[in-house]
Amino acid sequence: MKKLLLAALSALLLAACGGETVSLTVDDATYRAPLVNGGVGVAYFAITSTIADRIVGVTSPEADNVEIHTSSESNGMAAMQKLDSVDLPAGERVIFGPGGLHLMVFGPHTQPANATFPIQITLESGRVETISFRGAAGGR
Ligand SMILES: [Cu+2]
Repeated sequence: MKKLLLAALSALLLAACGGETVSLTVDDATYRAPLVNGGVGVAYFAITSTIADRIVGVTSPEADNVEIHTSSESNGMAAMQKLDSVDLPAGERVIFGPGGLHLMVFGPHTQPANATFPIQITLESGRVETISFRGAAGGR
């Protein structure tokens, strides 16, 4: 399928079959760089697909590895679990944010302050989108 580089944070593209209009909207895309060299970055965003789809891969040209994680708490201890995919129900805004789903960025290359951080997501439908995450000061 066709690759699309996103300049803006939302995209409109035509489905391969039937000329049906399918859109994917991404907002609040924020990247928090690690506080120390060798640390791990984290990326948050919200995504809405007009058709049922699923995120099946994440990668970045600016990092060694990116993983989808979910956070949970048991006995007062926060824990993270790696996920292979995340369902995107049709028309539902799926939020990656503190305390829940998030993208973990391992081995990020040094980024200038306030630079955008690109992460490419691959969807089960074959759509591939590069999201420009807004750089934010390292958080805890
Ligand atoms: Cu994590």
